[in-house]
Amino acid sequence: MYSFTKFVNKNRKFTRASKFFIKLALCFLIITGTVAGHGSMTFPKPRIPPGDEDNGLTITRGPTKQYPCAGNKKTTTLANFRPGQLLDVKWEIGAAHRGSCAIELSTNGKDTDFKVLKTIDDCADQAGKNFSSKVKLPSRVNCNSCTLRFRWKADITKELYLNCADIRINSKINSKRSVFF
Ligand SMILES: [Cu+2]
Repeated sequence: MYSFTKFVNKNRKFTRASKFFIKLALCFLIITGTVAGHGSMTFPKPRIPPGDEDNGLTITRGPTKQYPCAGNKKTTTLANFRPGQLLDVKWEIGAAHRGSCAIELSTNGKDTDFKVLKTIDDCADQAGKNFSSKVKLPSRVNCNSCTLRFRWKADITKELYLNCADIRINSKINSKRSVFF
């Protein structure tokens, strides 16, 4: 499939628009028979646009061009964690577009100045529902409104996927509750 795209790129008679539609068609071919949409973080639970939960998370699992959080504003639905906590970030892949993922944290309550906590190479080589990676939260951060972001840059389709979760990091939080929140 990759070599086909290269072949297309070499043939100048294809316009930009037709290249785009070929990529789109590849996307649909890849996701046929799997879940709708192409992938998203599943824990912590990301911001979901109104109505999208009942619509199979089509938007949440879809590609975006909108930084910082795919057009989703901050919410007050907060998952609670402790400073320095080892967190099991989970994601699912509907279409294995390959590429790498980054788990990032913004601590200023404004969805800006994201710092990479962990890079996960080859996070989307296979489709599946239960991928996870241990990510350590910074030990000196306390915040009532941090944003944990899952950023996937898909190699094959050159798409960008952004999921933001609103989280609180506080040393007074009971560990049992925070894990199963
Ligand atoms: Cu896709």
